[in-house]
Amino acid sequence: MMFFSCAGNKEEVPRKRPNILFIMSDDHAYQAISAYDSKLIQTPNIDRLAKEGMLFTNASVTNSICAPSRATILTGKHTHINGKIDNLMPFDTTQVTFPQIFQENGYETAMFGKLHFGNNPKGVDESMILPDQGFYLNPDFIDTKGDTTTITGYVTDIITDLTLGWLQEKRNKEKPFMMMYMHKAPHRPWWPSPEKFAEFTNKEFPEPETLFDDYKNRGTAAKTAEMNLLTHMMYSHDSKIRPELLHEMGDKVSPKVEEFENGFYGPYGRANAAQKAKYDVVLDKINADFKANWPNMTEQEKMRWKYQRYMQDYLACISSVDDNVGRVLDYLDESGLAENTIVVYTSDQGFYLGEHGWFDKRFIYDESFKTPLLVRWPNKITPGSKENEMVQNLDFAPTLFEAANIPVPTDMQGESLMPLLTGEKEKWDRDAVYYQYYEYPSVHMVKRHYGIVTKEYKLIHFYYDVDEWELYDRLKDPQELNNVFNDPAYAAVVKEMKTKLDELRVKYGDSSELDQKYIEIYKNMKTEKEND
Ligand code: SGN
Ligand code: CA
Repeated sequence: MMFFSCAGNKEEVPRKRPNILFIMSDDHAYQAISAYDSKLIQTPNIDRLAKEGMLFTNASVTNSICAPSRATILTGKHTHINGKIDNLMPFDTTQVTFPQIFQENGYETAMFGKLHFGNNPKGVDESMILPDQGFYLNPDFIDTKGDTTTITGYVTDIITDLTLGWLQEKRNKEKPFMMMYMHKAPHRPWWPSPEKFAEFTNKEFPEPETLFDDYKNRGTAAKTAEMNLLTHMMYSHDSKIRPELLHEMGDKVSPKVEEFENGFYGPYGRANAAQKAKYDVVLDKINADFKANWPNMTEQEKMRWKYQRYMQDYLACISSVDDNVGRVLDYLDESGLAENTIVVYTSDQGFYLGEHGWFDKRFIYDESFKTPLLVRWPNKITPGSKENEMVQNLDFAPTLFEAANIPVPTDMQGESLMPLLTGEKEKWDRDAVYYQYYEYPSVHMVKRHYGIVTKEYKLIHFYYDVDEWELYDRLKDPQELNNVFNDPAYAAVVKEMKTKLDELRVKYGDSSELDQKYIEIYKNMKTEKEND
C-alpha cells in the first residue's frame, strides 16, 4: 500500500488538525444554488459557504455519473484507473479510500447517507448508508454492523439527524473528525417532503433559453440521447400522474413515453397513511390539472408543463437540502466547532435543468460536467472569494490530506487545491482537465466519449458506435450550441487541443487499448446479466 502515516507527530498534531465536514448531494446542479445563479431558487444556507469561504466556478467531475464520481472522490484516481467506470461495474474493494487513510492517521471518521456501491464503506468508524439509491420516504439504512433499519420520515431530514447525532453525542471528541454527510436528494424521481411539495407546486420558474434546442450544429450523441423532457421524462414516475389516470385518459396522453413499472407506487407506496394524506392533497391538484389541460396542449405547452412540474419537485428537494445544511452549519457555530472545521459542499456531478431540453447528466457538456464546489475554512480561505481554475473531484482527497497534514499517497492522480484555497495561486499550474464517460448502451443512451477541457475550449471524441469529434469555444459559446471542430478558423486550436489531449491520456494512464478493454468487460457483463 502506498501511503504514509504521520509517525512521530501523533501526540501534538491531532488536536490542531482541522475537522472535515464533507457534504455531498446527489445530482445537485450548480444552477440550483443561489451563490452560482439565483434565478431558480434561494439557497441561503449553502450560500453561507460562499460568503464565508470560496466558490469554484470551473469545478468538474472526471466522469459524470454517480458511482464513478464517488469512486474518484474516495480513491483520488480517474475511473479508468480505479476501475469503477460506470454504475454497473462492481467497486474494486482492494482500492485504498481516503477515509481509511484519515482513520489510520488518528481521525474519527463517519459516513451517513448515499454511497451507491458496496454499502460497506471502508475506513469509517460509524456509518448509516442507504442501500443502492435508497428511498425518499421512510428509508432503510445499513448500519456499521451491516444490519438494516427503517427510519420513519423524509430522507434528507433523517440523514441530517444522524449526522447531527454523531457530531453531538457519538463521536470521540478527543480526535479530529472527518465526516461524510451525503444526501440522496435531489436524485430522480425528485420526491419532496409533503410540506415542500405543497409549497413548490404553487411556484413557476423561468425557462432556460435552450429548452427547445433542436441539436443543430451538434453531433449524433446529442441528437440520440434519451433525456428529453417531452419525449423521455415519464408521466407517472417523474411528473407524478397517477397510473390510473394515465390508463383512463388512454390515447389522450401523448407523446407516449415508456413508464417504469411501479414508477409512481414505488416511491409513493413507501408513505404511511398520515404521509399519504398530505401528499394526496397536492397530487390531486396536479392530476386534476393534467386531466383537464394536457389533451388540449400544443407540443410546446406540453414541454413547458413538464418543465414546470420537474422544477417544482427538483427544487423542492433542494430546498430541504438547504434547510438541513443550515441545521448542521448552525450546530458547528453553536458548538464552537466552526472555526477549526473545513466544510466542503459539492455534488456527485452536475445536472440538466431543462437546458437543451434535457434532464439527467453523463455528458462532458457544462451543466453535467461542472459540479458545485464551495469550501469554507475560517482564517485560511478569504471569505467571499471566487476561483475559476479547472479543478476536479479527483482533487478532493489530496486537498483534504494536505489540510490535515497527511502525506498524499503517490499513486493518487489529483492535485491539492490548497494553493488556490490559501492564496498561493502561483503554485498552481494546471490548465486542462481530462474526462471520460463509459456507460453505453444504457439508460439515457449517452454515447461513450472522452475529452479535454481548458478555460477556453472543450475537445470531445465520441467513440464506440460513432467516431465523431466536437470542439466548443467556451468563452464565445458558453451554451455549447456550435461545434466548431470543422471550422477552418479553429484548425490550429484543434491541433493544439488534440496534442494536449494525447498528453493528458498518457499522463493519466489512459489509452485506446484501455477503452477497448472496458468495452469488452461491459459487453461480457451485459451478456452475463442477460443469461442470468
Ligand atoms: C436511475 C435513474 C436514471 C439515472 C440513473 C443513474 N432512473 O436509473 O435517470 O440516470 O439512476 O443516476 S430512476 O428513475 O430510477 O431514478 S445516478 O445518479 O445514480 O448515477
Ligand atoms: Ca448522481
